[in-house]
Amino acid sequence: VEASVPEGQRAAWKKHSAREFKTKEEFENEAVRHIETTLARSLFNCDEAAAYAGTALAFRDRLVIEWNKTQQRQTFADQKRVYYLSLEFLMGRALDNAMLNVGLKDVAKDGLADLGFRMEDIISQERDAALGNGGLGRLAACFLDSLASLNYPAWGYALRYRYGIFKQEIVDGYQVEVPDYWLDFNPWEFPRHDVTVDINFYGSVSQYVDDDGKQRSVWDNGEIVTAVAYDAPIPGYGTTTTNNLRLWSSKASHGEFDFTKFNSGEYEQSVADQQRAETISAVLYPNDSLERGKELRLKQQYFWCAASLFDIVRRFKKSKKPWKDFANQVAIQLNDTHPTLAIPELQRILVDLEGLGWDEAWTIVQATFGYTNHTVLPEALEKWSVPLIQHLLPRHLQIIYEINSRFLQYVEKTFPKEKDILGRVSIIEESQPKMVRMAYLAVIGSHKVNGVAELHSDLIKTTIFKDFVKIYGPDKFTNVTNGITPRRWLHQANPKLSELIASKLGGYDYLRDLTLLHKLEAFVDDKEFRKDFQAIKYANKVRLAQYILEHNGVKVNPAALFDVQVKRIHEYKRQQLNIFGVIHRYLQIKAMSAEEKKKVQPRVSIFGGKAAPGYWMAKTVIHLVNQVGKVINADKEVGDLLKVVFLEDYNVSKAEIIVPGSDISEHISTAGTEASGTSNMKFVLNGGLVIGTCDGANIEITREVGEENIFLFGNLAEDVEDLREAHHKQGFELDPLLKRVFETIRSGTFGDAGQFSALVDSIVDHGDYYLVSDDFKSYIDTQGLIDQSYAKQEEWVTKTILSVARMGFFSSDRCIDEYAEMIWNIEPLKPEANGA
Ligand code: AZC
Repeated sequence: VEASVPEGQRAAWKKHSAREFKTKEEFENEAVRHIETTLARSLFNCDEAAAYAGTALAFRDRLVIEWNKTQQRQTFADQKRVYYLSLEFLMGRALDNAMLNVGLKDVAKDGLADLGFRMEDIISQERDAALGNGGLGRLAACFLDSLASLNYPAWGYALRYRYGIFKQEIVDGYQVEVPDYWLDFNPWEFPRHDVTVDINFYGSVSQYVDDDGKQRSVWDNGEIVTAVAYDAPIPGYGTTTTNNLRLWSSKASHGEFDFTKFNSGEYEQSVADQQRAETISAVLYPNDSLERGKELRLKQQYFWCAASLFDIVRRFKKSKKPWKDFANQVAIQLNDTHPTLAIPELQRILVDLEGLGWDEAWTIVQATFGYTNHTVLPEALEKWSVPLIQHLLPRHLQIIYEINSRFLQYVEKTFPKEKDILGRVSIIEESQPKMVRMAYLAVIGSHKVNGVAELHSDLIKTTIFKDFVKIYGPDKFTNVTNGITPRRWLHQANPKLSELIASKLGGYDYLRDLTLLHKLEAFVDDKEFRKDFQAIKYANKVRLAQYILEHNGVKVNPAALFDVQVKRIHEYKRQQLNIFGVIHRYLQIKAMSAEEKKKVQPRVSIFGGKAAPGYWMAKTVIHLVNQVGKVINADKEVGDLLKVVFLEDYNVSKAEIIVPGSDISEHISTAGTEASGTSNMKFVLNGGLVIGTCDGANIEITREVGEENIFLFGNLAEDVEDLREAHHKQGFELDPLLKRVFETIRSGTFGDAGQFSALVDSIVDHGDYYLVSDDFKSYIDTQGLIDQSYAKQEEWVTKTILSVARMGFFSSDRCIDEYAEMIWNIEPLKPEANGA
């Protein structure tokens, strides 16, 4: 039933329809009203947190108005929408972004000043929405920003975790995890208690014959958990389009608690059931690139996929279109394999609930889904045990088997002579227990599969999906090189640089078309521009130095070279290579005469990043960095020549301070292991250079900025396998400089050496899988080149300016246009299109 205000009464509504503040006074009016009435605070009881809340609520009102209009417009326009299914959205803070997109940050700044507050202090009151681990989750957040900014009708779907990624504390040099309860005050979400979906688990499958005489399956007698929608507005930049991010929260299907149980004295059981249901959306799994096969994780995946699909199908059915139109109205992108269950779930809806024939349904399914792969690391490829799926999702297991059997029949027919191929490509791995290979199911159930940088997209075609390229042909596989939103990662993180660029380019158009940055090249010799550019970098380093002093108690010289590696801690990303290099540098300085020391380029080595709680090797790296820092920072003989700091609790809002303050950043994964990387793009866009391996997007950054403007080193991806094999067969000679580093660690210079033995042994005794020793010399030499290059400041500034000017390709707007064109086949819907 449509509940609309009658035609004759609409004038009254319109007269009172929400007003949008435009001026400083109007903003103050809104903010004060919210502080006094929504928050019930007074003039005498308004701290920065309350001022933040008032500001956020004032801007939220603005967003909601546009959000409603956008949703209405998209519903009327009735064109194809894209749904981005991602278990992670690493959004960071929302207020600054909202102010930028509404276009009234200056108004708010003046208004807050009138009330006695500073904008920076207010912005920093907000907690990060940290519903993700790392690159995959942040990419999803950048994509939402671009989708809205480019006016694509798009929704994100995820889980409303009560706890996001843990907060990291460093205690005595060790990582300690603290829960991140982030929902205390979250003005950006809207509970939709009327939008719920009941989700089934466990139970059994039975058959019946329907009215048309068709065999049908029903899945029932299970446990039901209710999904409740929470919506967050996603505003675009330079447009009023405001898309929706829908997060599902779990609760017991019978509401608060079960009164029948309560009345029959089973109060505790009733509360326990409720808690069990709520556990599903309680916490984000904190593993980055590692799959652990926990039942609760599988429950999360199904809960979220089923709720989202129900919602999508419900919306489609309202249009009364025939099923064959489904894939013309709906594109669903699977962000990695986490949402792969959406494939058998849609097949189940179409066949079991809607009564379509298998083939008809399967055609729709394949046309609907696209799948993005983010890693080739074997330990990250998801597999779920057949008995577990059988127990939790019995009907889905049947469907997966049916999909597999039809697929294998096709393969057998097409490649009758190839005996082994069936076992290799089967969705079911014949292990003990049998396992469902989710990536294969995702490939088979999608019409397009993409990697996230050129090298990575080539690698998936020759390694994990090689057989599938043969089966489906190469056109099913494509590349969309990752990107970042310049709104957050340039304008918001580095407002002064953004302003300087705008002054040269004649405005901020480049924030909507980042390729316009190329015009900056014309100013590379402009003395004043260079001076301003350099001064901005210096100011950002001063800001970072202050942050370091406040949080680490270490005083660093802003004139030193700031060398940054911030990202999840992982052996393949090789923070160990970095810290071993730091130790090497320390030993060199210690051996120098006073005269020699004068020639040393002072450096600050900055580390940051979380380790998965169960990942001991990564935690050992954190501990080593902290111990090394403790020793070096206290060494009077070294002084300002070298400082080492580990920044606690790296997250999106901290990245916004760290990234603009770097001179050189490290992206030094073993070649072939980092699918893309996205922080590499952020650093270069902010006037920092990169030291990196020929891996992921580093290669394309090199292509764009020119190889004279990046510091590449190390073995190539094509040689990695051979090197590993050689290590295995012949053993290998440890690099002599690295050997000296290990001797220093073993001698106890950085505390009890036993604490670091696993790390050292993995290289010395266990084959050095990540090729730290093979790349060490080349790494050290390249760091030497960086010192020399940095000493020639004028040349360095030229490199950084040219690099910024050439980063246009790496906007996530470009990515989204590529997805829209190659994979989703969707068109933008501009606000003015139908007058709404
Ligand atoms: C990451 C990749 O490791 C990183 O290279 C890439 O830039 C990013 O995705 C975005 O595509 N992958 C993950 O964070 N997680 C998994 C499971 O791959």
